[in-house]
Amino acid sequence: MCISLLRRINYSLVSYSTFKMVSRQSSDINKFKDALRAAKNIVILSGAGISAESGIPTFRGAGGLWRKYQASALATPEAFKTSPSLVWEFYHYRREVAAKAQPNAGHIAIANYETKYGSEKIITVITQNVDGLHVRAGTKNLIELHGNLYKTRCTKCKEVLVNTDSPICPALENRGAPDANVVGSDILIKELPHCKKCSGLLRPHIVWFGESLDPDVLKKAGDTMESCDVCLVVGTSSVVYPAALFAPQAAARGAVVAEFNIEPTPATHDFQFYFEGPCGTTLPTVLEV
Ligand code: BV8
Ligand code: ZN
Repeated sequence: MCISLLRRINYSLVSYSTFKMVSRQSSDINKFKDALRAAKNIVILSGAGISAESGIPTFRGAGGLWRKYQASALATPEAFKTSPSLVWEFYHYRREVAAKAQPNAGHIAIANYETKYGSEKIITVITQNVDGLHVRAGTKNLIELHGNLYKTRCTKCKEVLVNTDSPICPALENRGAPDANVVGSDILIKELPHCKKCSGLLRPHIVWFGESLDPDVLKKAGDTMESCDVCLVVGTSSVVYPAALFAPQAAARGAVVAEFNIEPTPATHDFQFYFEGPCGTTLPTVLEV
């Protein structure tokens, strides 16, 4: 593993908030558009930042807290084991927020670009997000690395189903308020969503911290990254693995990588291009069709 990737992994183990990136000028947009025009295989790798302008809090931004918890403290198998009700209230809240959100100009620019050029180029979106906004914007060729808020998995028989019920069960009606004064959850486990087939407790079909990604999804994403000649890295802090390795590895093998973010990240200096600004503005400019 090359030094810069090791440096990044080392960075990731240091808390994100203590990391201050040096600044970097935005790149020459016409030069990048030339590279995009010449590309045959393009990947857009997205993170929570692409949904920020749709009103969905990012993990590490100001909105990354729910009640007194960091989102990443609830997105773990341990949290679910300790209090499935609290974790279900958290995910119920996020299902409701995402359902009310609309895809923004960034999501739409990517979907329109795929519609216009998808017959002459391979265009793939690999998202870390679980909010479903890329699909709602019209993206077809999508890999959801970490699952989806609107899929459940039975903890007993492992059946995975799409579920868009709002609320997913009566006990969660009007629950999940992000109010920091609310402590714990008094919802009884028997009132949480259960499998219709085997009556096992359902969980969100989402990859939690400390859980491995689905091997088939990981392989498909890895193969896609291996074969792309241009990669756009959009709205991600590049601190969560293995997704954080994808773009630096592509850049290390000579792919053209462009980062779209409101501020530099630990990976910025690995990339040929950097476009600073909200991606709801920068993406349409670069992908204008
Ligand atoms: C695994 C679903 C095997 C949950 C998520 C190697 C080294 C160190 C640690 C590890 C390692 N390998 C594994 C680990 C452990 C861990 C990890 O990486 N920890 C980090 C914190 C150090 N990884 C795992 O556990 C993964 N599993 O590797 O299995 C294994 C297991 C254990 C130990 C070893 C190996 C599983 C990780 C998946 C976790 N699930 N999501 C849910 O959503 O509820 S991750 C979640 O956070 C997101 O999905 C995303 O992937 C990740 C990071 O979030 P971002 O999307 O980047 O969002 P963030 O808020 O951080 O940043 C937003 C960015 O947008 C910012 O840069 C901001 O500036 C920018 N922005 C904001 N607004 C805008 C904008 N940009 C443009 N426009 C705007 N308007
Ligand atoms: Zn079941």
